Amino acid sequence: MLDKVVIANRGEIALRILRACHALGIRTVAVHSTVDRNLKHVAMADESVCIGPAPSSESYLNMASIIAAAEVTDAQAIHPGYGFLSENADFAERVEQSGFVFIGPRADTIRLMGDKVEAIRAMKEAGVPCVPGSGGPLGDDNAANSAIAKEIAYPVIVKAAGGGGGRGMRVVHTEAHLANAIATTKQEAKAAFGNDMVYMEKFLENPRHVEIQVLADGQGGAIHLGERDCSMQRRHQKVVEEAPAPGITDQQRAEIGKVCVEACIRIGYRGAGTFEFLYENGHFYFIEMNTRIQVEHPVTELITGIDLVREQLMIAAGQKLSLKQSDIVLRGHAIECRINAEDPDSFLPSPGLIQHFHAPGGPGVRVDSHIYEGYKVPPNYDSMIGKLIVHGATREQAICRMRVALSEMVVDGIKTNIPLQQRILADGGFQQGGQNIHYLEKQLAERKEKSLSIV
Ligand code: MV4
Repeated sequence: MLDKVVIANRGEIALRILRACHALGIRTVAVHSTVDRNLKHVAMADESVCIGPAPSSESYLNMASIIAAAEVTDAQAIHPGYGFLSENADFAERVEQSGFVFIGPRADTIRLMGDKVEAIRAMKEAGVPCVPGSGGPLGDDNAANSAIAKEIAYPVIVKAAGGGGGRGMRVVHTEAHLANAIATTKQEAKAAFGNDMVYMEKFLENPRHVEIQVLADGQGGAIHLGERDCSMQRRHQKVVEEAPAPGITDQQRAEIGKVCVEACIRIGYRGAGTFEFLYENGHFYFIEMNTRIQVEHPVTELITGIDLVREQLMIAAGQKLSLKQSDIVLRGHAIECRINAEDPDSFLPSPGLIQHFHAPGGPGVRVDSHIYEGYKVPPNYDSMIGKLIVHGATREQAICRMRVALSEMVVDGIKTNIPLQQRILADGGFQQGGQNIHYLEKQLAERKEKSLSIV
């Protein structure tokens, strides 16, 4: 087993990684920015190193500082968490070249999945169902591009190869707008990602976001842990996630899961990973692969009973997967609400001092949060201050438990999105389940409309 791990992240995921390490008897090194000295996991870690000032560009994104922290503490491995450097192939490469274990896939796998055109090509080759599309980068020939769009049939979506997660895309409804949309997306992609390569897909109008969790040891062992539905989102930020996805049958799950597992084996995938699909009219369409542990991983943990971060650490230590596919049994239903320090109506960030905090509890209730009374939420980072996750025998029971848990939770001193989460859990459409990716934004727009009307 590893003996000492650097946790190259902050907040709730840093605490989650620390707990998984300590449960395995692995010592921990917290690296933190100057404003993050008072983070909960920094106090709990065996050692801590300040790696720079508040701006993440000078701390949590500072590769040299993080690797230096591993050197001075004589650590063996670096866990990147999510965000920051977690999907940076150059970082993974530098970590390994410096003699440390990167807790994640090989650098070349991260690089492959970072290029969306290459990722889709590789997955298509491995038998993963993809959205009908250009099957490669678009060239400069307008007539050729128009022919591709005509073949796919409008509406189409132009996406940047270097994008992902909703950055650098443009929907095109008619041929008249195509050339311009491609040119503009290219320009934006060049500025944002330093890569002007774009590709085209059929635009699916009302899909759900359903993703498959996988674990692979890079030694021929791979399993899937079912799916999560992440369709409740606003501006590409997930708000509520759940597992399993409403309406997905055991047969559908087994089929798409097997395809993902086979793709993992084919590309020699190592670590935890997520295949992102759009799901529409009973069909799965691959869009991207995430090579990190994700924010919403706990819903999968609650229905499978598997500790995903522990599995990441075991794989990084070179162990073969001890789990077989037949060991994975889905039990009940889990829901996660992201708790953000933000105004529940305007969505503006609300950093500041937490004056009171009461965590909810009871059967099937899990709180993954680093906050405590007296903790000051800094304005420099993502506004997520924790996650409330519940498990129940059925989706209905999980919803009940979440409603009670949200009502118990007290975070005073700052604004949070708890009232928004309460409205979502009380919403008829949410309770019905299986809503598409546009549902939440439509509900929010409708509510805003009503609040503006005089009558
Ligand atoms: C799409 C799409 C419709 N058709 N691709 C947005 C995030 C990025 N991961 C891919 N995204 C989309 N790709 C095709 N061919 C709609 C979206 C999309 C979306 C996807 C998942 C979750 C929320 C979304 C919100 C808006 C658009």
